[in-house]
Formats: sequence, structure tokens, C-alpha cells
Amino acid sequence: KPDHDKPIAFITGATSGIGMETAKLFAVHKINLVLCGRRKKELEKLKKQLSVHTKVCILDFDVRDKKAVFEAVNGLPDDFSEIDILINNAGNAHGLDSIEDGSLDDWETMLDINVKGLLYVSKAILPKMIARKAGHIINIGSTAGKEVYPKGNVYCASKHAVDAINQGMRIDLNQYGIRVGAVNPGLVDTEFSKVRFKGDQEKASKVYQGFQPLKPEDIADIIHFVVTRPYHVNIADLIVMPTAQANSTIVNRNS
Ligand code: NDP
Ligand code: 8X3
Repeated sequence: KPDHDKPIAFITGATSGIGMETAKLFAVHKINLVLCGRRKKELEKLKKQLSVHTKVCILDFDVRDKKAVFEAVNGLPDDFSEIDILINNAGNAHGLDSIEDGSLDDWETMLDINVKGLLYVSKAILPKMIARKAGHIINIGSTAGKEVYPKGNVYCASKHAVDAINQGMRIDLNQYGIRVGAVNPGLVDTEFSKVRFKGDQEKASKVYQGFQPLKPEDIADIIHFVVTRPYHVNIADLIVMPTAQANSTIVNRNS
């Protein structure tokens, strides 16, 4: 259980989409925030906006840069250094290509961010959670971590890795009373597809056409529900899809 007045949440990928909406909702609920991302201007804007509700610290670093990750976490000011909630959210897909056509750069980027970056951040934050025998880690997985879809190959592999890491963390951190769980969304309308298709907005928009996708606010709401359960309750693994989506490949686009 948090041993200070208000919990402190550390959110990676807070500059857009799910991370940003989670930051906004947490702020309204007076959760103190450490907000991370590479886009410093976005972080500064968010800090200004959310500081009216809660205390906000911003850290701009690339989760792929392990030195930067440890420097950022170890350099946190005292009043932000005891992290209660870690939201491992930073991540993206890069490309949607059949395995024989995939780009090595895209593959490396996805594995470096979605898997290794998540591990670096967790490794940097865990010692203080372990020392206090308290904490809550939420790993943002995906339906892509539960099933593989055509051309999803390496992105799906990275999210399957998140699924395995989520289970592994829960097993290994059980002895310290740390809560670990994953939230696995289906199609959420964020910058995700714009990044996947390298800025091609038209292609990105098509992913969410003909049905009502999830909004990042929907996921933020669920993450807030997860973190506000009594401490003896751990939501271990949660899958959420738009009503129009049945699985990774079946989406009712006439709904
Ligand atoms: P967005 O593209 O809107 O947000 C991604 C966030 O991750 C941004 O804040 C970005 O910040 C950050 N990020 C990306 N790369 C890095 C990096 N190298 N270092 C630090 N931060 C980084 O997408 P979503 O909000 O949709 O994605 C959030 C998570 O949700 C991801 O893990 C994604 O895989 C997962 N997800 C998304 C789904 C969807 O359909 N949208 C469905 C299921 C899961 P910045 O660019 O400033 O660094
Ligand atoms: C994001 C969901 O189906 O676009 O992880 O891969 S999907």
C-alpha cells in the first residue's frame, strides 16, 4: 500500500494516446505524476495543464537508451522518487509486412522499445518498490500479445513477450507483495497506426473506419479502475476490445 499521502504514478509514453489520457485522468484523481516520453514540448504542455490538479514531474528520455533510463529514474527528485504505480505503456508498431518483406530496422525498433525498453524501466524502478514491499506495475500488452494476425509477426512477438514478462514479474515479485497485471487492448484510435504506417494518415485512418474503435479515454478509465482496487485485489490480465471487434482479425466494419 502507498505509505505516503497520495500515490505517485510513473507513466511511460505519456505524450499521446493511452498514456496521455491516463495521465489526465490520474491528475483529476489527485495521483501525483511522473510523465515520460521523448517529445519534451508535449510533456511541458501536459505539465502545465495537469499541475492545476496534482504534482507533476516530467522526464524526456528514449526507453531504448538504458543509460538515459537509469539516469532519469535515479535522478528523480525526492518527492517523486517512491513510485507506487508504474504504467509500462510506451510502445508502438512499426510496419505491417509479411515476414519475408519486413524491415530489420522496424523489427529492431519494436523489440527495443516494446520489450527491452519496458524491461529497462522496470529494472530501474523496482529496487525501491522491493525495499518498501509495495507497488503496482501495469504492463500495457495488446490483443496482439494473445494472438498473431497476418503481417503482425514481430509486433505480435513483442506483445507476446510483454505477456510473458507480465506473468514472470507477477511470479517473481509475489514475494514482495507487489501487484503486477496487464491491460491488453484491441483497436484503440491513437497515434498508433500513424506511427505504424510512418506518418501515412490516410492509411492509418482506414484501420478505424466503419466501426467505433476504443478511445484512449476508455483504456485510461480501465487503468484507473485497476489501480483503485483495494490492495488485496490484483487484476492480473485484462483484455478489452471494441464491441465491433471479435478478435485480431474479425472486425464488423458495418456497425
Ligand atoms: P501512441 O503512438 O499514441 O503513443 C505511444 C507513446 O509511446 C507515445 O507517448 C510515445 O512518446 C511513446 N514512445 C514511443 N516510442 C518511445 C521511445 N522510444 N521512448 C520513449 N517513449 C516512446 O500509441 P498508443 O497510445 O496506442 O500506445 C500505447 C501502448 O498501447 C503501446 O504499448 C501500444 O503497443 C499499446 N496498444 C495500443 C493499441 C492501439 O490500438 N492503439 C492496442 C493495444 C495496445 P514519444 O513519441 O514522445 O516518445
Ligand atoms: C494494437 C492492436 O490489433 O492493431 O496492439 O495490433 S493491433
